[in-house]
Amino acid sequence: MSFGTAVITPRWLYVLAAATPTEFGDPSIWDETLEQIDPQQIQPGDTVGIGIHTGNALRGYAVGRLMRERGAWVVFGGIHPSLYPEEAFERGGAHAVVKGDGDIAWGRVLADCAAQAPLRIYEGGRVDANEFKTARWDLMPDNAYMWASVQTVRGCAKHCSFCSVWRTDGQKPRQRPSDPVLEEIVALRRKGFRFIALADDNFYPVSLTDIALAERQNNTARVEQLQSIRRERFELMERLAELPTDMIFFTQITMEAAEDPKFLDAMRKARIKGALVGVEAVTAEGLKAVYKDFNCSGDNLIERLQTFRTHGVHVLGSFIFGLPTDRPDTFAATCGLAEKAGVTFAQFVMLTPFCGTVDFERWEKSLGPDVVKIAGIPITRYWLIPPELRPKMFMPHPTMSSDEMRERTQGVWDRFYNMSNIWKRSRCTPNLKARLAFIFISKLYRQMYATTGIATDSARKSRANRWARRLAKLCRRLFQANRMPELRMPERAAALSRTPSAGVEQNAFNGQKTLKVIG
Ligand code: B12
Ligand code: SF4
Repeated sequence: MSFGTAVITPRWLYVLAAATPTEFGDPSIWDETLEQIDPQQIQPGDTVGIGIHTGNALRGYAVGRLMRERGAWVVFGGIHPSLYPEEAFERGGAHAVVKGDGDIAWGRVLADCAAQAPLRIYEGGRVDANEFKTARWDLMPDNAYMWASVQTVRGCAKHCSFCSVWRTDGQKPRQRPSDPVLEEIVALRRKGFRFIALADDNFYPVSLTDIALAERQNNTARVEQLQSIRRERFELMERLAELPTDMIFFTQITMEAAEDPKFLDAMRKARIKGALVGVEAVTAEGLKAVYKDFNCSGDNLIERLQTFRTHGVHVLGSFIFGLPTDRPDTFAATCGLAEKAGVTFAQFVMLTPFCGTVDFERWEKSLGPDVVKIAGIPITRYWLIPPELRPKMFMPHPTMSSDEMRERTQGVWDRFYNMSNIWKRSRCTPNLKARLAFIFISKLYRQMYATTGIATDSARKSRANRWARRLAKLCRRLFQANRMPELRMPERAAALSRTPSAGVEQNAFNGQKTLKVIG
């Protein structure tokens, strides 16, 4: 669906543009959230790169077939083709698939297509952080996005059962040096972006507990490695703090960061004002079920979430419903906890077996060889089932029906985002204008989620879409800022010459024609 306006820039498009060798010229970029691709724009001999995740794979394949009919070289990449490359050939008209990162492989793909000899599979691998490409924000259309996205670290050391990140991006954090990160942010602020999402898997890649463990093991090399990652985090945050004071950042982080007040204070100074925290479940059994026992439950959980708040970092709590340990009273208890813990925003998602995850493998195995089919497609390939026939839930629950769980989840969304609750939460804003903006954003957030499978009927869904479209246009204006073409990079030396890093040390113990990319 195209909205004409999107919330966050799809980063990979601008990274791939940067990975395009200059001899091929600037690529044309389409983001189908803004506008559907016009096939007439594609000429025989063009190379078309299509990036998909599981949720939009079906549309991606349709676009691929169209492009192939137009005589283009069709190349797929992104998380889904990395996991299921054969599908892109069978259904998407692919000539080639890039598995893993595109930063280096893309240049090779283009050269091979120009020579009329693309390989079938390119192993993009996990590119070292020093080789991440600096996104080409100069190619971004004006007035299209509310927030820009810049990645500072990729990969996550944890191993949650519902998440594919640690398996695809790896468990070793690949942390970018601060210079290229700052370069991108400055380029974006010059263009009038003051809200930036740090598109990181986990902004707190090294916990104090990790360091303490390495120390206990007398593993000096490991301690030094972890300290160095940590020092670099602080250095980045110090430099972010030097940027214009109207800038606001948002990231994703584990709740472990609440153990580390210095880190949270540095986040506040850097104006990282909000973070998505994967709370997932509010009970110890629920956390165990998803291999996330490093999270807290009960009162400890409330305390951890409140610690973010008291250090000036707002929490977007992410909760999962449908865990085998959930019971009818889990829904109200979760909502109550979210309210008590003072999270500023919350999302309540249904447990979905995303491919590449432990949950998916377990689910697929549990169904055995005689898997139920819908429209001839096994349910274990649910993303290929036409959306109107696709079940909303896949993993049966031991005690509740899918309808019951969806209804109860809907009820939690309705309760958390009712006007009186939003009004109460909006007290965190400094003035009436900001308060109204907060209400607006809360409603937008809730409506956008209503389009991602929670809405039960199509009338409700299309109403929600119309609302989201209108609100999105208004919201974009709220996020825009004046351009700052003269803005300079915050100095590295200046940031390093001050002493917070010392504090950190202490704390540490403790021929081709045109090229198109479509998303
Ligand atoms: C930031 C982020 C978000 C942000 C911003 C999204 C945006 N507009 O950019 C928000 C919070 C909005 C979000 C939302 C969602 N997200 Co998200 N998100 C991420 C995250 C952390 C980083 C994405 C990113 O910007 N990476 C930086 C870019 C440069 O990397 P990249 O996209 O992987 O691209 C590289 C390669 O994949 C490759 N590549 C990609 N495309 C192509 C195309 C070609 C042709 C080639 C050659 C190469 C190539 O080259 C690129 C450069 O190396 C990823 C996790 C991750 N590590 O990928 C999850 C992730 C992509 N999200 C995920 C999910 C599930 C979602 C949601 C469905 C969550 C939900 N329940 O609502 C929604 C869907 C939103 C939507 N409609 O797209 C899953 C996808 C799983 C899957 N199998 O599809 C991931 C992998 C996280 C996870 N837990 O497993 N997300
Ligand atoms: S859910 Fe978060 S903490 Fe768990 S593996 Fe994925 S990125 Fe890491």
